[in-house]
Amino acid sequence: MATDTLASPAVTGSGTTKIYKNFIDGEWVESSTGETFENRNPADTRDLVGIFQKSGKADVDTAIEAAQRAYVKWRMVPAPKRAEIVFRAAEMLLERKEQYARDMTREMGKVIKETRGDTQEAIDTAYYMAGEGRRMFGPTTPSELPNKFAMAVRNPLGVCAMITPWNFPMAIPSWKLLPAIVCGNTCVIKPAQDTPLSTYNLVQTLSDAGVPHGVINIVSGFGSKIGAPLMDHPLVRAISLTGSTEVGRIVGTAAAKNFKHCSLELGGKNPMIVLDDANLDLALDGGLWGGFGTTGQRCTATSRIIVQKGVYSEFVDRYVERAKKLKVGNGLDESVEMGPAVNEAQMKTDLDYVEIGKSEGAKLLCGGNRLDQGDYKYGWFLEPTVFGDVDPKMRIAQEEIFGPVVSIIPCDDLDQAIEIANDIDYGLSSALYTKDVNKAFRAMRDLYAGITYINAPTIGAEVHLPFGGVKATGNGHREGGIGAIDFYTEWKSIYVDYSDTLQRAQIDNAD
Ligand code: UN1
Repeated sequence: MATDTLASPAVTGSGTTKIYKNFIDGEWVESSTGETFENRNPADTRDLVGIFQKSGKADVDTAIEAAQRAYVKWRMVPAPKRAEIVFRAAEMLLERKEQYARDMTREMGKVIKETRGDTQEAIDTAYYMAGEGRRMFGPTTPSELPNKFAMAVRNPLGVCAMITPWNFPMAIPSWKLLPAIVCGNTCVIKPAQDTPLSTYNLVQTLSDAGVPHGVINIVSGFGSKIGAPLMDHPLVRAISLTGSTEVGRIVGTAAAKNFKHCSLELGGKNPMIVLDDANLDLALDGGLWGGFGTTGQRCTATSRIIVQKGVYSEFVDRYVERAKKLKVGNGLDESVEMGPAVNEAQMKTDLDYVEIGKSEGAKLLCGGNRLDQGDYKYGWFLEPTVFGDVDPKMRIAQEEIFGPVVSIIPCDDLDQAIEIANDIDYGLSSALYTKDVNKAFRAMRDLYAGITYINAPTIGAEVHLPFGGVKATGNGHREGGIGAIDFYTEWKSIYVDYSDTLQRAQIDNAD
């Protein structure tokens, strides 16, 4: 297949493979290494989505320097004006939504309904953050001294580095880029190597909407080569990562050494509790959507279902019957319910966990195999997999798999269910199905996680509430809504003394 070097990812030549360059200082530029990598469709690996730059340290340095130059001007643009550009981008994303969703399904594999949802999540974030441009509230407060004024304002940080995952390839970059720029920062983003195109689409739109040169820069490539240069550069003041707990530990340590702000969104092993009094039809719908939506590849995926004994066997039978019937295939087909694993390595991890579950003595109730016949043979497809009678201490019930593998765990009552739910390293999302309002409120208080749903599965957070988790899921920051504004600004307290005398706080007003 012929290849073509392009000035911009928007340009296409028929019969050619598109080559996407880095985006630095408003220009599309080749990487200093001269190396590239392929982005292939996980549903059909014969389909080459594009070729991207395999960047090195020099590219990272150039991008950070461009971002620093842009920062000097961008921080002086009034926040409402910065936000208007983001509002324009939201309108443009709406127009481009279908195309971007199709691109995303091609590079990532999740079904088209979900990639429309992912794109919509970026649009929602853009509208919300556009509004923040006219808020960015801080306190004004009385001074303890007469004729003195006190307030705190939010200031930007400077250059922010972002490392984003492949499972929400437009939504998650939007959670980071949009609040960052509305707050007056500039950015260098490294998109996941499996799904860079969706980040390009987002940044192309922001650029078309008027984001100035250098405010957002993309450097594509592999974490092993460009992760450290990005984190360690002295001009980078904040690092935001969504990824694995393992990578989070490395990034958090690197950031701590140089006192950089650092936001980590890491793993999850999210429990959904189903009590005897639950609406079982609803719980089944929720458990299937939460467990197998996005092929189980969400940090918020419902990977543990804890079911009270009175409804256990009915729930398990009906859940397995429906899991077996889920239509697996190429996500561009509107009738498909579950796409492939994102890549071969993820598929192998999923299959390894099936073996681990079997060897631990869990009951494999359905699935567990790769699908590789007929149309499946060019992709990384798996059967929806359900284990029953899982002991909460088994590895399949403790470790994040990130695939279509659900563990069902029996329990006696709500107290035991909460104990099982909380007895885990992670704490992102959680859910309870019940009709008893007292039990619902106890769970809302006692489930130790960043998110709790009542009568809904563990997935589906909305962009204007804090998103993040406890324990090994993160380091205390939140994305979404006001949490993002908190992360991308730092406070400056300002005192204006208009008394024309020296007034000493804590001393002159002491008696
Ligand atoms: C993730 O899996 O990393 O709440 C993000 C949800 C989505 C975001 C998931 N809105 O499931």
